[in-house]
Amino acid sequence: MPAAPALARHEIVHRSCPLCEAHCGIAVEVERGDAERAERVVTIRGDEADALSRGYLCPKAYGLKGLLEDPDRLRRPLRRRGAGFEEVGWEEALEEAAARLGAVREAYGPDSIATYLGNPNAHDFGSGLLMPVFLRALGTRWRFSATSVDQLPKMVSSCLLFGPPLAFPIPDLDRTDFLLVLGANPVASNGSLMTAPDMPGRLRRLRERGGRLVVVDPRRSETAALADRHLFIRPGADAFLLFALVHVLFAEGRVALGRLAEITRGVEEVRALAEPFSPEAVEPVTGIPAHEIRALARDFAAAPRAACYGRIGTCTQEFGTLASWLVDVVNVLTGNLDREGGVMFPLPAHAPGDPSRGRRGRVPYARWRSRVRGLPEFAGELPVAALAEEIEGPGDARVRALVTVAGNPVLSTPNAARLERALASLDFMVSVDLYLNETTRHADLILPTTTPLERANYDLVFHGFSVRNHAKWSPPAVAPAKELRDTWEVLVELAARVNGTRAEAVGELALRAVLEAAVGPGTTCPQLGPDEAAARLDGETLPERMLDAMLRTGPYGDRFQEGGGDGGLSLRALQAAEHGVDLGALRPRLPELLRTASGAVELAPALLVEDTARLRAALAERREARPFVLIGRRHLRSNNSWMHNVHALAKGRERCTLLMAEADAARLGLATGDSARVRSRVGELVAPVEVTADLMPGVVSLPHGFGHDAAGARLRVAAEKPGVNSNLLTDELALDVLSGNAVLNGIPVEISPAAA
Ligand SMILES: Nc1nc2c(c(=O)[nH]1)N[C@H]1C(S)=C(S)[C@@H](COP(=O)(O)OP(=O)(O)OC[C@H]3O[C@@H](n4cnc5c(=O)[nH]c(N)nc54)[C@H](O)[C@@H]3O)O[C@H]1N2
Ligand SMILES: Nc1nc2c(c(=O)[nH]1)N[C@H]1C(S)=C(S)[C@@H](COP(=O)(O)OP(=O)(O)OC[C@H]3O[C@@H](n4cnc5c(=O)[nH]c(N)nc54)[C@H](O)[C@@H]3O)O[C@H]1N2
Ligand code: SF4
Ligand SMILES: [Mo]
Repeated sequence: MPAAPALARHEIVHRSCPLCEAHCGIAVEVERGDAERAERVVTIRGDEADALSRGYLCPKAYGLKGLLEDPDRLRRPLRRRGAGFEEVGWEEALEEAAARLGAVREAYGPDSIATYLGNPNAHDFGSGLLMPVFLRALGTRWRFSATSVDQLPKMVSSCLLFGPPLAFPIPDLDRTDFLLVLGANPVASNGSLMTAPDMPGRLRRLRERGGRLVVVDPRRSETAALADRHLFIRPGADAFLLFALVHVLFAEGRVALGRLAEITRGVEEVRALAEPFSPEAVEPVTGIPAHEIRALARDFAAAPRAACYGRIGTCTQEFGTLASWLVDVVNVLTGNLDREGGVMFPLPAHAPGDPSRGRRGRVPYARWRSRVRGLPEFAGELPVAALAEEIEGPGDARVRALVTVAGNPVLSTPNAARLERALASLDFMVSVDLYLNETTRHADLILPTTTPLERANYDLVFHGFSVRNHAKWSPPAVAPAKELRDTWEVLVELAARVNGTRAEAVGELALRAVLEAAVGPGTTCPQLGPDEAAARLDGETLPERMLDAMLRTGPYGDRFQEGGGDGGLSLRALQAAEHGVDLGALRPRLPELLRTASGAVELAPALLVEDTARLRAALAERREARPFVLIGRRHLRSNNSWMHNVHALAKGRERCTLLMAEADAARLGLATGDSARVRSRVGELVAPVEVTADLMPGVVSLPHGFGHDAAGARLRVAAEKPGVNSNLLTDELALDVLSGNAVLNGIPVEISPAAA
């Protein structure tokens, strides 16, 4: 009898999807390869047993397979040659990158090199753990990232109120009775600074248990459609509305801090600051009737447990830091901060195990400033809205070389046309990226990396923003394409070569630094020295060993005890728990977490109090409603500026449309499918109109992350439906002054019909 052909070996790899902050558990079915067959991903499903996501999945997860298989994604380094690029070997590419960065640094000093770090770094633990090593090796303070087109205002506000810049109060979504959402659309975005897979299900369950959902948004978003109440607000007016809520809470005697009273300072100052912002005073600016504002304040205060939550719409606007602060003020004044069902601070497994560690009273603000506009540094970074001018000069002290890592600033940051001109003028640019795209086409060298399914991960950032404490290990699902490295490996190689050392030596120092902070006197492992701890670490790679050290000495760690010390966590324990480990509901963390100089919650810090003058001035101005203001939006099947080259996600109807209210469209003689010309101070573009009943009159909406028709990019699928780059319209001079964050919502624009 002839032997039966060998059956392909199928395996299921359980891990998480790192594309958005929900980090859902996925089950990746892999057909292992053999002599005749290459290894391949068969399909991707939701992991029903995942401790947090319970099988939930959005369509983007399946796109991970498309990304892995995308013929356009880069598998070998590219070097600029004439008008195009040529493939080069790794050794040559790394040597050249290091040599040219070194030469610029030698000639003009370390601050002549700028770095730009994009969003995917936050979803890659190797990059997160080794990025500091790379930045230190370059020695530059001219660091930029997507932070300053995103959550920077929340970081500034959290730092001033609580101490740690990343201490974000997270809605205790599964236990709250009242969720007030401003400037977020979690049904499309799947939640941000609120890791909670299955937002639609969780919001439905909130209402099923008798809770209420109120959404404040210039657009009746997918989330607003699920809400008990939706209030249209003029873009950029959230700080006025929130101050009016505070005003009503004081005026009607509804302030009740509860347990927080003893650890909070500045309440009376806030009362005085809120005085001018009565509901009647803010009605013309917000567009929300005064009686609605009063009712909202009363309902929020009356709810047994309530959470006020603001996201990208409240950050990327003119009063971003004030709005971010006032969200927390409302929570504090109603006793909802750090209480079950209110907003709470997660405690992730990799956090330092000893709660008393960390310096007090440190506000890393304006220790240096950008050269041209004098914009303040925060937490070691400058606002990316200043990147183009810092490259252009004037003067000899300017940025001459740029390193981008997993970032696409040409589609993500304001005044894209100016930035593109500046990029073209650089002496040298190197990009660590998956694609030859709108940004990396300006690079001299592109160093490609693995895609998520080819590498391990642990959710170093978003476990810290989770609605339940949770830890999960994600093993690679497939082996990386030949010669491809993880981003951290490229960073360590570059760090070593720039300074003429070996990658192993750089790695050893990085691990040593983690161990010195994690063990020894004053830590959870006082009896252990770094060398002893190093000898006991598990993990095949450098970031795995670094993580093992953090987990084992962290709040749930095994403390390096033999046999796992009462089920304590370690890398090995996480690896054995393939569906993740549920570490329980969020628990109160105040005052233990506070790192302010006073040790209290600072409700009225000086920087914020000063900035309220700007808000009072704007209230007095009573600016007449501008003809049109532009806001953005997100779509479930799209992910910022990338994943548009994956056919499974990009297919379907045109998504990059200009939404317009019916009355506005009628007035301009525009109908769905017509073309409109949109013009701002900095640029103009033509986009297809989509008329809707869901938008506030006077407001138009265009998603960001499109404009995939750049010459020389290699994005064949995305180029079929390129859309337009909305950041050709956003203005690099429009900032939330305090933080330097870009204003991406509420851009004044003029609109006119355009020939199709
Ligand atoms: N107008 C407007 N602009 C916005 C926003 C908005 O709402 N409106 N939102 C802002 C926000 S919140 C953000 S976070 C930013 C995002 O801004 P960016 O982070 O600059 O851009 P992304 O679109 O996330 O692009 C990610 C880049 O990383 C690459 N990449 C993806 N995965 C990997 C990987 O694993 N390794 C490596 N090496 N590279 C990888 C992709 O090819 C792409 O080039 O955009 C901001 N810009
Ligand atoms: N599918 C998908 N998911 C994503 C992303 C993606 O691109 N696609 N990006 C990820 C990233 S990087 C981030 S940061 C998060 C962002 O997550 P979210 O903050 O939920 O982002 P958006 O969906 O853009 O929702 C912002 C909402 O703010 C509204 N808005 C605009 N201006 C104002 C204003 O002035 N005031 C108020 N009150 N509302 C305003 C907009 O109409 C919009 O409905 O999403 C993440 N998840
Ligand atoms: S919501 Fe979608 S993109 Fe986000 S983690 Fe889950 S599956 Fe991935
Ligand atoms: Mo973001």
